[in-house]
Amino acid sequence: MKKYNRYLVTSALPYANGPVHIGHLAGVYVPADIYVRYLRLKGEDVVWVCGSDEHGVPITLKARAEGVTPQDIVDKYHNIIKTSFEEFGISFDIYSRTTSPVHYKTASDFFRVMYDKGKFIEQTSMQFYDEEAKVFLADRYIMGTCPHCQNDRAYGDQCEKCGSTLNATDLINPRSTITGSAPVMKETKHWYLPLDKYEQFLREWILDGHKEWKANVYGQCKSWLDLGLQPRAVSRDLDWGIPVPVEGAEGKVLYVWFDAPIGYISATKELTPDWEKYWKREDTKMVHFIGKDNIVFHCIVFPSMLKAHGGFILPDNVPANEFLNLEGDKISTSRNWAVWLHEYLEDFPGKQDMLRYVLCANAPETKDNDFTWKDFQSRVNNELVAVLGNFVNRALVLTQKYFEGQVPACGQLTDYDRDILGELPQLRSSLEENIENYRFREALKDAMSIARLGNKYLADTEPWKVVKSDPDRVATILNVALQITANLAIAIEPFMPFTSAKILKMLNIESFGWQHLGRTDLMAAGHQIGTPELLFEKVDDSVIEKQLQKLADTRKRNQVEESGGGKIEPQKDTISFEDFGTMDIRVSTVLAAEKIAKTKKLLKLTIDTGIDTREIVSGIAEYYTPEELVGRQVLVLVNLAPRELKGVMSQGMILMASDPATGKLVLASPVDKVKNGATIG
Ligand code: B3M
Ligand code: ZN
Repeated sequence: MKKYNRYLVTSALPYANGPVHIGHLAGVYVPADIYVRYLRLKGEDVVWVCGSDEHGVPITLKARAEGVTPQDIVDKYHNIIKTSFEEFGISFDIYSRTTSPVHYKTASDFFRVMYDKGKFIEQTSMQFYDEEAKVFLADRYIMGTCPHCQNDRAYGDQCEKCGSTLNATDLINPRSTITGSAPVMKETKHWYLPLDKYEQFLREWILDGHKEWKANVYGQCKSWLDLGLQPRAVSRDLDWGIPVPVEGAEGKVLYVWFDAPIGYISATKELTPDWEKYWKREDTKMVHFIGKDNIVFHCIVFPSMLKAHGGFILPDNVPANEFLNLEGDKISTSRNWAVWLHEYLEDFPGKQDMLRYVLCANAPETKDNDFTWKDFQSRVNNELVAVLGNFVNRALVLTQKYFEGQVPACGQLTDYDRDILGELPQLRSSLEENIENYRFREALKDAMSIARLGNKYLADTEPWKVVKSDPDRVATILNVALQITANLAIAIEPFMPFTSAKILKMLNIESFGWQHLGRTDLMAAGHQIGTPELLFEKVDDSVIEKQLQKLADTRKRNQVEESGGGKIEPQKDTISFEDFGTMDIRVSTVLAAEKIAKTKKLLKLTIDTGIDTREIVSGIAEYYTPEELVGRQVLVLVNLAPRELKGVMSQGMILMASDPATGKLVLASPVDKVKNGATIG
C-alpha cells in the first residue's frame, strides 16, 4: 500500500450548455462530495476542483439556434450550474470554468510543451464542410439516409433506427443539420496524439497495476486496450475554443476533450499558488470522479497526455459510476427527461438532504439504476422520517422532558448498554472502509445503522416506562441515547451535511471531527442542549402525484414530437407582469402587400395600426400571396425598434404562429372583427 500525504480530487466538468440534473448529482457530485467531506473531517490535506466545461460544438450550435453568442450560453449556464451545486452543499474548493484566462494559458502551454517535444503527428484529411455556415461538420451534425435501413434521419456516426455504426461518408444524400445544405469534402490539417504509442504503458499501469479499480472501469479500459488504440485528433476546425498555439493553425482550436481535463490543473492553479504539490508529487493521491461515458478520456487519453507532457502524477483511482435513469427512461437533456436541480429546489425548498440521501442510497455504483418518485417517497418516509428523524427527535425530546434539556449523568452501564455502545467503533471502521473503497451506498447504510441502533436501544430500554419506577436508570439511558445522537451527527455529515448541522445545533455543539466518531463521552453531563425540531417531514402522495404528472406531460410532448408532430419549444424563462406590459400589440388591417424584389420570403405590407399607417417587412411570402393578405386583420407588435430590411424601414412585427409539425407560419388574427388600434393584453 502506497502512503499518501495529500489528496487531489477532481470531478467531471459539466458542459455549460444546460442545467444540472439528478443524474449528474448521483453519478458524480454526491459521491465526490461524500468522499471529500470525509477526508476533511479526518483532517486530511485535500483539494477538490471542478468547473464548467465551456467549449465544444454543442455550445456553438445552441448559441446559433438561440441567436446569441457562445459566450452568452456559457455565462448563463455556468451561473445556473454553480448556484445549483452551492445550494446542494456540493463543497468544491473551487468551481472554475474553462473560459478563464488561467485555463487558456495552461492549456496552450500544455499543448506547446507536447508539441515541442514532438509528441503529436500532423495529418491532413478530407472532411465534410458546410459552405453556408462555413464550418467543418462533426459527425453528429451530418444527417442523411441510412444505407442499411433507409431511415432518412441517420447521423454521421450512427443510425438510431437500425443501430448500425456509420461513417459520415456512408450516408446517402448527406445534409448539414446546421443549414440543411449538402456538405462538400474539404481538406484540413490536424494534430493527433498517437495513442497507439502509449498502449504498453497503459497496459502495465492499468491492467497490471490497478486491478483494484471498479469492475466497470477496469473492464472498459481492458476492452479499449484489447481493441488496439488509434491516433486521436486533438484539434478541431471551429471558431470557439482555445486557439492551437502554433504557426499555421488559423481557425483551429484545441479539441474540447484535450482542453477540458487540463481544466483540473488550471482550477488548482487558480485555487492555490501551491498547486504543484498536488499535481507533481508522488505522495499525492489523485482521484477522478466521473460518469461511465467519460472513462476512456480519464483512463486512456488524459493519462497519456500527462505522461507525454511529463512531470505530472497519474490518478490513483477513477471511480466512475454507471447511469441513473428516471422512471424507466434514460435521462435526456434534449427530451427534457430529467429532474432538474433548480426545479427540485423550487418544489422542495430546504430539502436538499432528502435528495442527496435518495441519490446516494440508490446510486448507480455497479449498474444503471432507476430513480422513481415512489422510491423517493418511501425512502424519505420509511428511512429518513421513521428511522433517522424519529430517533433524534425522541432522544432530544425526552431529554427536554425529563431533564430540562441538560445531558443527564451516566450511571452504571448494563451489559446491554455496553453492547450497543460497542457497536459504534465497528460501524466506524466499516464506514471508513466503504468510503475509502468508493462504496458509498454501503457507507450510507453504516451511517444509518447508527440511527437504527439508537431506535432499537430506546425501544428496548423504554425510558418512558422506566421513568416512573427508576428515574436514575432513565438518566443513563438518555445519556447513552445522546452519545449515539452525537455519533450520528458525525457519521452522516458527508452524506447529509445540512441535517448534520441541524443536529449539532440542537445538541448545542460547535463541531466534531472524525476522530470523535465511535466515542461515548461526547456529550458531557450537565451540558445544555438546544430546542428539538423535526429533521424531516413525510412526503404526501399529492406531492408525488404532482411530480409524476409533470413527467407525464413531458412524455406526452415527446411522443407528439417524435411521431412527427415537430418540436414543441419548452417554456421560456418567467417574465414579470411589467415585462409583458412593455409590449404594445395592436389589432391592425393590411392595406396593401407586395413582394420585395430578389427575395423569396419577404413581403412589404402597408398596415393601418389604428395609430398610423406604416410599412412592415414580413417573411411570409412562402405562405401567403399578397392578394390573400389585403383586407385581413392581423396582430402587430407596434413598438418594436424599427429596422431596415432590403431598403425598407420596417416598423413593427406581424405576429404569427409557427406550426411545430410543418414549420409553416400562420397569421395570428382576432377571432371577431374589432377596431384597428385595439390593444392586446
Ligand atoms: N464535459 C463531459 C460530460 O459532462 C464533460 C466532462 C469533462 S471532464 C474533463 O459528460
Ligand atoms: Zn439504419
